[in-house]
Amino acid sequence: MAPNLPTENIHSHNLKQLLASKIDEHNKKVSTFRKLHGGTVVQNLTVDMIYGGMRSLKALLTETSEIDPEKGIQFRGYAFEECLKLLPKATNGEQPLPEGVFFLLLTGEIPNEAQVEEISREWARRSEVPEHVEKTLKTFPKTLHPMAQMSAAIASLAGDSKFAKAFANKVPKSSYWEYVYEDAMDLLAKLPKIAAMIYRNLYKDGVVHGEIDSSKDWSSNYASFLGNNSPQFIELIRLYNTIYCDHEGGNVIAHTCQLVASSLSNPYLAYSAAMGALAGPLAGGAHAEVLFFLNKLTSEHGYDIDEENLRFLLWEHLISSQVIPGYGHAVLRTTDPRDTAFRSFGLKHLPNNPYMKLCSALYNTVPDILIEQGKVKNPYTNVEAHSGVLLQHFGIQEVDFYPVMIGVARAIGCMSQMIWDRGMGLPIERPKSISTESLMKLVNEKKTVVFD
Ligand code: HAX
Repeated sequence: MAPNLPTENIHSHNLKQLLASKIDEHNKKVSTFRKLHGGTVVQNLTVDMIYGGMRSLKALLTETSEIDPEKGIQFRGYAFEECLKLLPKATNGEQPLPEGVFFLLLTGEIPNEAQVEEISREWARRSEVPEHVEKTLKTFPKTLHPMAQMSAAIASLAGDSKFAKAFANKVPKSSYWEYVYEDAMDLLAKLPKIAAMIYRNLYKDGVVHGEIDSSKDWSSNYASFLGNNSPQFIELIRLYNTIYCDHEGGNVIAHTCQLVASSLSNPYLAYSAAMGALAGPLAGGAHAEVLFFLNKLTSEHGYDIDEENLRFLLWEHLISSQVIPGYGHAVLRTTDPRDTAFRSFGLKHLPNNPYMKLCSALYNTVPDILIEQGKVKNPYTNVEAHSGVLLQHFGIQEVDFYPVMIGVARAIGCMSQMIWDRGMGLPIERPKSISTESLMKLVNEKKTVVFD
């Protein structure tokens, strides 16, 4: 259920002021909660969780979003479909402006158009990328992976960190979040141009065409920098950034960012580290996996594969112990509503794209086969089922670049949470590790695992 309705009651359009009162109010609530329930046990830890990548372990605090296995991602309690409906759109646009989801993740409230516009203006104002970053990117060899370039470019902004300076000047802990907020706004403002510089250097003419246009929204400028001004591509970028903005705190990107920032490392260094996590094929490689799969099918069997043949090929693929990319999820137990949004976009704007047609055939065939196979907990599409196809259609063909695009979008969520982490005064993360030998001893002695 949505906690709050659109914000007629907000007198000030100043996001930072609003945030100050929200953080204060929340901290009082948390303080009372901890006094009453600080010792309450919420989950038992099993040996399998320890060996299994901490899967399902409820041990991280994330305020901005939460995945409901049956409904999908909830941004501050709002289901994704509600966000698509309620968040402000550009004039003549149908997709939400990601500036609005940033406001929502930060405040828990659906912004009005003026509040979203204020963020667009603010990000345009802060968007200039320092010359040294541009020069550094130009010196990288073309063989250096775009994610390594992204991580390096973000780290090289750290010299301008307002949080690092404030910390060195010994500002009170209660005001840390204000400086993290400033860094977060600066980073978000600069990311589209940094991503576009990487893209244009590696794959195009090395020039980011056009200056920032402060009358346009963040995604319009981003699309122009990438080299495609078409209204449909701009709409896709708005949707894409809203879709990938946040996915609770346990994914490797958000978790890395939160961990690194917990040492009070500045937001640039924390997000640069998170880009290292996103660069891993298990994190940022899934868009591409779907395209490789579609490419394999079409190069061997053409575009018009009839249903019977498709079923045969899918079984053949599964029998050779391979997964069908774009299907299944670690937490979700239904079609990812974010994929539903991508699919609707594709059906509307590129109904005749041959990959889109093949995706539709798969959409109608794969779940039944996965159910019949009987292993998969969720046989339905995940967010990656159509994402790469849409990007390819609009000319972003270079699959190595896709994680960079996720990195731009995910900064919205990671930065929102980081502001809250410092606002709540969360401590440095320091879980206890244990060796197999000690774990065996503990289990034998106590029969339950209790770290002390
Ligand atoms: N095709 C075939 N088999 C699949 C499958 C798929 N799409 N999804 C899961 N399975 C298999 C698993 O490999 C596992 O088999 P084993 O028992 O033999 O190991 C079994 O079904 C149970 O797996 P699960 O519990 O349903 O799923 P997991 O939590 O282990 O894995 C994955 C979740 C997303 C990694 C998995 O569904 C998968 O590999 N999907 C295909 C790759 C893909 O689309 N990745 C993108 C993920 C996007 C995302 O997470 N976004 O948030």
